[in-house]
Amino acid sequence: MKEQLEALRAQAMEELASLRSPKELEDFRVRYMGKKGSVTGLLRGMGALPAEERPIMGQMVNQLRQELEDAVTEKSDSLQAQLQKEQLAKEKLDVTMPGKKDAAGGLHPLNVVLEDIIDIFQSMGFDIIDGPEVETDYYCFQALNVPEDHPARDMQDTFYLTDSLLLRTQTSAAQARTMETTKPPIRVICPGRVYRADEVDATHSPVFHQIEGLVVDKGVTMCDLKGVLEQFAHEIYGEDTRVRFRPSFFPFTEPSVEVDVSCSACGGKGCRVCKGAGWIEILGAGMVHPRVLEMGGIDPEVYSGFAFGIGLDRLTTTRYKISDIRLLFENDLRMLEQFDR
Ligand code: 2NL
Repeated sequence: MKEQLEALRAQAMEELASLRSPKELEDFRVRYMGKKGSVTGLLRGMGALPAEERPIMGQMVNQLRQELEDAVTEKSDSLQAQLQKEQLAKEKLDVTMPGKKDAAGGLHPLNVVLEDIIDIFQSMGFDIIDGPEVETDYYCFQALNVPEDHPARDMQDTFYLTDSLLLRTQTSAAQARTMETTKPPIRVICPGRVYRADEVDATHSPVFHQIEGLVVDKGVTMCDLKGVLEQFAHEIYGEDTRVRFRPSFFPFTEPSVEVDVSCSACGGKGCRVCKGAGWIEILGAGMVHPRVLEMGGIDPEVYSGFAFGIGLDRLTTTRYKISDIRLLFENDLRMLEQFDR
């Protein structure tokens, strides 16, 4: 029986060493020390021993039982410690690690300036409209009083798609449509892409951007034109900027003007930016030609209006001192990221 006990101890210790989880350990405890366990079995078997051997054997079994209990407690502690270590390793969080950068995009500089311009005109009561970039010869030229022999209508200057379809050369095409469908008062601006068959260089691109405006109502005068455009120039360039109106010519307006602002780089003294002039041209405008109103279905005896065209690309390159218009179209992130907002 003593050998049996030694064999049991050896087996138990070996098994105990290989246990990997609290569940396995609990199974082990029941198997050896439970009511029907092996150690308990040994105690029961003692009835068969001679009376004088019982106390000594009883002591040995109890000692084994105590040893196993201690070993189980120790194993339980070490299993718990091991589990906690694994858990902590899994949940480890390095709070000193740099966070993930938010890769948010920014506005293209053209859109930064466009949004400023839209804000200004919206606050003066203008609606924003748009129209097709593929236009008919009628809306792009005829409805705007551009004569058959005007250079803009030449194949050299305009991208024709068919005899009568073309890429619009100005956004006024959309405004000509508005006149047909809207009873005055009309107060709209029309921003968008326009196309001309120009050679590409630092100041020319075959696709560029315009914001045109149109106001038609009873009693609209040159005074309204000057007030609105002066207000626009002051909001874009600052209150101290001087604004001047020079006579000019466009087929769709009569009289026509070009608007200059005092050079923001030199304050009007003359510098490289304004090529010594002290003034920078920012837009063309005029009183809508009576024939243009008429073709839009508006009676020029009752209504009058003014219109203007702003070149967005030049406004953007001068504001940000961008030396070459092509930089606006190459979408080089090193350039664009400088205008994020
Ligand atoms: C320029 C000149 C201009 C207009 C555009 C216009 C539109 C209608 C009727 C009459 Cl529907 N005129 N637009 C008028 C004058 C000048 O643009 O140099 N733009 C960059």
